[in-house]
Amino acid sequence: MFRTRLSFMLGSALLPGWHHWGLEGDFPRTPLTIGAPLRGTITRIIALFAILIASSLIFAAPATAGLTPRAQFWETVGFLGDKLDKDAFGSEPNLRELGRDCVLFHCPGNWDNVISALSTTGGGQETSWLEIFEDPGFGGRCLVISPGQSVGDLRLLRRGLENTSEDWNDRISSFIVYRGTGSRPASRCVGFPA
Ligand SMILES: [Ca+2]
Repeated sequence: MFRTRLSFMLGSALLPGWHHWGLEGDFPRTPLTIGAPLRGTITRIIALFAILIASSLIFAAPATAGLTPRAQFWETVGFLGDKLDKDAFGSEPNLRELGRDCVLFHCPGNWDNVISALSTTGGGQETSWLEIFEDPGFGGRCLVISPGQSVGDLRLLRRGLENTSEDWNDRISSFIVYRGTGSRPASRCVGFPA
C-alpha cells in the first residue's frame, strides 16, 4: 500500500494528469488524456531549459565588464613578451614588488625598469589616461599619456626626458591609470603627445 501510494505520488509529481489514466480508465480511448501528461512533461522540460538559458545569461553578464578602461604594458618592444594589464582607476606604486614570469606562487622576475611598449587604447576595452614615472612612489620625471595612444617602442619616446640621451625604455617604475573619458587628470607631468 505504501509503495503504491508513494509511486502514485511520485507519478503525480512528475507527470501531472498521470493518475487520470487509472482513475478514469479511458487512457486508450481519449487521446487528450494521453497528451496531458506529455504536455506537462514537455512544459517542465521547456521551463528547465528556460531557467538554464537565463542562468547562463546571468553568469555571462561579467563579460560586458570589458568596457572598463585599461592601460596595457609589454616587456618587449613591438608589444611582445610578458604583458601587464591594469584597469582604471588603478595604480602600481612600486613595480619592483609586482611579480613577473610567475609560476604558481613563485615569480622570478618583476616589472621594474622592464616595460618597453605600452597602450592606452584599452585593447578591446575603453581607453585610459596614463601617468608613468621613472621612480617608485610616483617620483622622478614623468609623462601623462593621452587616451588611444599605442607606443610599440619606448626607445623612441623621449618626451619629458629631453636634453638627455635617455628614453622611456626600461625606465618605468610606477604608474597610475585613469578613466579615458573626460579631461586630462590633474598632473605635474608633461603630456604625450602634447
Ligand atoms: Ca626606473
